[in-house]
This record gives sequence, structure tokens and C-alpha cells, in this order.
Amino acid sequence: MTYGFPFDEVKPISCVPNKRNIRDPTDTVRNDVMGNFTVTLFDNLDTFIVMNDSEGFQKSVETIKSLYTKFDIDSTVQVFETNIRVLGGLLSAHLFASDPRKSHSLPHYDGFLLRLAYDLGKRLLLAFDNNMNENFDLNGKKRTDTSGILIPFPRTNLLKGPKKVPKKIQTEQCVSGVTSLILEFSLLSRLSHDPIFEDITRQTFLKVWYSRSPLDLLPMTIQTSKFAFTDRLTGIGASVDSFYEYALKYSILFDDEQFYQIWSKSYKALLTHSQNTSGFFANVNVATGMEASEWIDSLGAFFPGLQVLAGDVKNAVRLHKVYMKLWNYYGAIPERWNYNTQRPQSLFKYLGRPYREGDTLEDVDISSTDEVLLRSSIALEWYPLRPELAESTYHLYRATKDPFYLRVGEAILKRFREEFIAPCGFGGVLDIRSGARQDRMESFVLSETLKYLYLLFDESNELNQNGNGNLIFSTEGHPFWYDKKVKEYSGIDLVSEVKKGVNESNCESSFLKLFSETNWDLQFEDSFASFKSNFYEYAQDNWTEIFVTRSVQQYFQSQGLGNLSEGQRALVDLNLYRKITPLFEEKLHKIGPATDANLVLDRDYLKLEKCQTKAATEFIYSTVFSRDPSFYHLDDAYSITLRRPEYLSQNQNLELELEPDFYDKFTAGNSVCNASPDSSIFEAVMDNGGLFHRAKISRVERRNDSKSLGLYIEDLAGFRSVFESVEDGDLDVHGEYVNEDSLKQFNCTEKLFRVLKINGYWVPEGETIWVSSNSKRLNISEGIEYNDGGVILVNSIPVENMKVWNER
Ligand code: DMJ
Repeated sequence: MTYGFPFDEVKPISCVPNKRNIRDPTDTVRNDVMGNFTVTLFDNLDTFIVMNDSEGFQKSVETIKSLYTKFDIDSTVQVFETNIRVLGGLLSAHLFASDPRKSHSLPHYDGFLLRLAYDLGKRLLLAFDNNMNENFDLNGKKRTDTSGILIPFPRTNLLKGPKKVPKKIQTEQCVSGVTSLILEFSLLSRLSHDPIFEDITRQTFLKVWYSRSPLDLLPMTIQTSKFAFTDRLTGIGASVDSFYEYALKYSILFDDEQFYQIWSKSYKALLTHSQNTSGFFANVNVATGMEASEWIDSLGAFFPGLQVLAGDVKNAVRLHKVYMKLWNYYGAIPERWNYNTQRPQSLFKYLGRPYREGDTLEDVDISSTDEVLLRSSIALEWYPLRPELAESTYHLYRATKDPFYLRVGEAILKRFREEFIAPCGFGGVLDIRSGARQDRMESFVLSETLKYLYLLFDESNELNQNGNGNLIFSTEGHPFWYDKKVKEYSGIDLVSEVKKGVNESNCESSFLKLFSETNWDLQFEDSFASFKSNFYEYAQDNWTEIFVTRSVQQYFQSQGLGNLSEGQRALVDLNLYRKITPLFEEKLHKIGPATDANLVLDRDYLKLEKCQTKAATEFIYSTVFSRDPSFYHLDDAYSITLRRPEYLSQNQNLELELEPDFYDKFTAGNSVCNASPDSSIFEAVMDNGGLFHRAKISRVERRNDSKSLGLYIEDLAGFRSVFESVEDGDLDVHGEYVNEDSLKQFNCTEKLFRVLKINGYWVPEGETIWVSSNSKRLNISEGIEYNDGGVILVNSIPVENMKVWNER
């Protein structure tokens, strides 16, 4: 506030304001976020509350009140960034100020933060004014698609609308940018009583989801002028991250089943196709599910936090470990980490001479080798103090109460205190290979990174107590909650208020504007009104998606509604949807082994729909670290690409789990780590025309005690599995040596296969996968058969944990 206010940011090292670049409108790195609207303050109103600073909150709210009555600012900004930082900040602050159940509510608060949010929401909404009912696209070409585009432009000018923005920065958008307006916009709709924000973003979200690949994967980039994706790549990082995040968070905040289904389907697809054997999510091709890049980015570090929210703590622990290791080596998370640099060709590029057949790294001296490996492992070299690792660490600590996560937080905090601190804030890292610093502190450093670290250690914080209902954190770390009481305390009918002209500040300012050269503000209100009526007239349609089952197909035919083919997806309106819903219900107890009255089949084999965690209580020992026998396997597997930069090699205790105080106190001598396995791991895909979601896979449980007998597969098609192949003497993935005896049981002295993972499910040691004896693929011509003991053989090699289920 001393050196940066009222500008958007403060430069932490030089102690001067950081402002937008007015000379170059295409400087999107700065201008997308810095709208000349004090972004750091808006983004941090609720940070004061989280840090228990009532006075700071009150003062900041007053400051905002004295500065802003609306966002009639001639700045072109990115819609996504402005939405999450400014609109999200305003909505969260409004909830805190108005809800008397929270301890920092403001006694004489008049709702002006919501009025400001409404003004901003309207301006951002105009980015959807994408010629919805016109027949020409942005480039003047005639459109063939008349159904309404609904893809917002990535940027808009807050005063003049999206059409005044240079076209070259408007042509495409990332999927996150398109789908992640839904949470803030819907909350704005519910609080302001103006449904347009939720209606349009919900419809856009559903339309994008409907366009996914048959594997249930969504690419990262989409055109704004016609509904088409421009790439085939997907993962969990930049460009698609908050699609997953907001599907789940919207379903929680507004108790919405349809969005929960979107989350669980898309997450299942990620577990099946993108999660690799190291536990992290590689970028894959949306059509084939095959690995399509050799890097992951730092934004993906938020995902373990989301997995915790979804109840999948085991996978969250697995994934968090990868980013924690990156922090161990680099003292930061590289913006992009290249995890496979083993190919010498790419290494020699850095040495300035071409690779020659037979070249090995041993031919190069140690310091050049180190330099080469470090350079090639860091594909993008900056770390702008991003929050994602702290965020996941916080969520994992709340779910497990494992002291290991406090230790991770402590290590992050230490870097902030000792390295990133600057005279006027915290400065990021420009190049993590050399340690060069960045004279910039983005607004998320306070609103997310430090907020999550604070919450991690502030056990008695109001947000850490039970009774917060459906409170979630937005993608920018803003707490949102919504229930009947919120409607009562925080909702204001702004539609009627505007109609009645009660908003005096608006009237006054519009009056003044009448004398200005162009009355942008009246134009803006007109555009908003006509946009709204166009939407409801042309584009709005209460459609939703269905999967066509045989009975749905028959229903459509009998009613003369058209010919659909079984297995396809179709869009129907809400009324029809309600009529056909009963036709989707399959009678699970009639198939497979469940004809046995003692057994039940549960299609939720991934257990995504049940919470897998018990409420964590007080900790004694760290289980995550000291009882995880594979804790150091990643170090081994990625020894070429996990490199410590020279300037950090002197730094003691970078291995955060080996900090002596922590180690002595919390591992209690239980620390165990197996050597890395030397068995071989391979993947196998059994295709059913790419329709993996139609593969029938269930868990078989005993009806009386819900004891699981393992997984049951009706037909061996539509599977993607990871196998382990073991031979005599191998150390296997469970840390055990394979000896002749284990091989002999299967009358096989040479080799044995085991299924480690199938369609996203990690098979626990000792669990069996049952395959129905009716499975069409179970035949010798496909190389699959079974022996007398019912064990399945693939190319004559027994699969230890896969057996045939003899149907009666
Ligand atoms: C934040 O602004 C948000 O978390 C966003 O969703 C993506 N990343 C930045 C911080 O890294």
C-alpha cells in the first residue's frame, strides 16, 4: 500500500508501482491482469479476514468505496483473470461483510461490494457478445453454425466492449478461460437475482463438455470465431486446469448432480489415460489417450488439493509427492519441467554441436554434463511464487493431519523468509537455473500462496473449523459459500434496483458522461440489455446431455423422435430429459456374478462417489513419509531430470523430509524405503472403438458385510491397463523378491504378469480382477485363455491376479 497503491501491483525489489503498459496494447503479460484497477487490493480483501485482521478488512473496504463506483475504465483486460481476481475478490468480501454468521461481518455494510461486482460482471459478460445471432464471424466470413457461438472472447475493454480489442489477441481461448467463469458468474447471479450470468456460463460449459473426445478428454485450446478446438492435447495444467476444478466446485457450492457427473467422468478419464505409473498426469492426445509431451507444468500442482476435495486422498498423496520432489531439487517449481531428457539428441543440442551416433554423456566433462542436464530438464525457467504446492499441501494436511505436510509448508515458508523476501514484498524467481530474481509480485502471492501457508499453520482459524458447510476456495483462493441463509443475508435484487434507478452513484456518473465525447456508459448498458434479450431469444435452450441406451433408442423410435444409435451422446431439452431418466437405470443385480444373492456389483469401482477418508484427528507420526516404501523411487526414476542448480547445492536441508528435527520427532525410527523395482512395467490397451466409458467394470462385494472380492469385468474390451512382468530374482513393485516358488504355483518357471492398474484403478496387492467367462475377447485367437485353476493367460503367460468368473 505504501509503494504501490493505487496502482495494480508493487515492484517488490525496486519499490515502485507496477502498472499496465499503455504504449503497447498487445503486451498481454502485463495488461491482461493489470487493468489499472488496483488489482492487488481487490484480490486481497478476504486475505485480511483469513489473517484475522478485521481493521485491515474494514479499511480496505472503505478505500475501495472511496475509489470505485463502477468499472468504466478504458482498459483491455483478460476476462478470466479479471473474473477470478477482481470479481471473485469482490464476491468473497461481500459474503464476509454481509453474513453475520462469520466473525468479521461489517455492521453498517450496505452491499456496495455486490453492486460493484454486478457492474463488473455486466462488463465481463459482454465478452460473450460474439455475434451470437449474426451470420458473420470475427474475420467477416459467413457462418455455417447458426446455433449461437457462446465462446467468449478472451479479452474485453471494460469501457468499450470486446469489439474494440485488437483482433489478433482475440482469435483463440483456452478451455479454462471459457469454462471457469461459471463459479463467480453463478454466485453473482444468485446474489444479484440476475440469472443471465449463470445461464450463459452454464450453457457454455455444457456445450464445451459435450464436444469432448470419445475418451471423455477435452483439448486445451478453442477458437472464438467458430466452435472448434485447435489442438489435441490435454492434461491437468495450464489451459485446462480449472475446467476440472470448477466442475467439482460448482457441484459442491450449488449442490448440482449434473456437474458432479462431469467431474467424475472427466476425472476417471484422466486416471485412465493421463495418470502414469509415477502417479503424475502426463499430457496426452485426446483422441488416442497416448502420451503427447514430455513435460508437466507448475500449475498442475494444485490438483492434489482438488483430489482431496473429491475424497481421493490416496491419489492426492501420490501426486503431491512429485511436486514436493521438484521443490526439493529446485527450491521452487519450474514453470515447465521436462521429465524425460534421456535422449542424447536433445542433450547435445545444448552443447552446441550435433549429436553423433554413439555419443554418450561420459564423453562430456562433469560440469558441462550437469549444465546440460539442468538446462534440458527445465523447459520454462521461472517461478513467480505460485501458490499451487502450498494450496495442495494445505488441503492434504486438513485431510490427513500428517505432520509431513506441516514440514513441507515450513520448507516453503523458509524460502519465502530467507530468499524471496524483498524490501517491498516478495520477488519471484526469473530463472531457477541461476537464481536470478524477478522484480514482480503478482496479486496471487498474497491472495493464495501466503493465504494457504497461513491457513496451514493457523489451526484455530475460523475457516479450519467444522460447520463451514459447503465453503470452497475459488481458483484464486477466495472463500465462497452458498445456502439459504446466504440468500437472506447477502442477496440483493439488483435487477429491480437498477430498473427503479435507485443506484444513485450510477445516475450521477451517467449524467456527467452525457457531456463527454462518446457516451460509452449508456452504450454499455444498452449492449448489456440487448445481449441479454438476444441470449434468451436465440441461444438459450435448456438442453442437457444423455447417453443413448437400448431402451432410450426404442423410446425415441416409438415416439417418432428420430433414430439414435446405441452408445452415442445426444442433447435433449429438460422436459424430455425428465421423461427418459428412468430408462437409464440399469438393473445391476441382474448381471454377472450378482445372480448369487450374497453378492452385489458396484459400478463405482473407483470409489469416486464415496468419501475415502475418515476425519483426520491428531497426529503422532508421519505415515506419508515414514511408511511409504516408495518414497525415494521418483528420485531414482528421474535422476537425469531432477537436478539441483549449482547455487543451491551448498544449501543444507533442501531435502525437506530429512530436516533433523522433523526426522527425529515424527518418523520414530520407522522410516523404510525399498530399493526401486527391477521388474518391467508395460501398458496394454484393449480397445472397443475408443468407447472406454462404456466398458463395464464393477466391484463385487458380499452383501452382508460389504467385503470386496475384487473387480468384475463383463467383457475384456475398453480397457487400459498397466502390467508388471516379473521373473525369478526380480524385486517387484511391492518391494519383494520374486522367487522360483511363486512362479511354480502357476506351472511356469520363467515369467508372470500382474495387473497393477486398470481403467484408472490401482489394484491393491492380493486383490483379484474377475473376468466373466462370457467375455467375447476371452478366446485363444486373441491370445487370451485361462488354465484349470481359472487363471487368465496372456500369450501363454499367467496373469497372477486375473481370474475367470464362471457364470452359472
Ligand atoms: C492463479 O491466478 C490462479 O490459481 C489460477 O487459476 C491459475 N494460476 C494462478 C497462480 O499460479
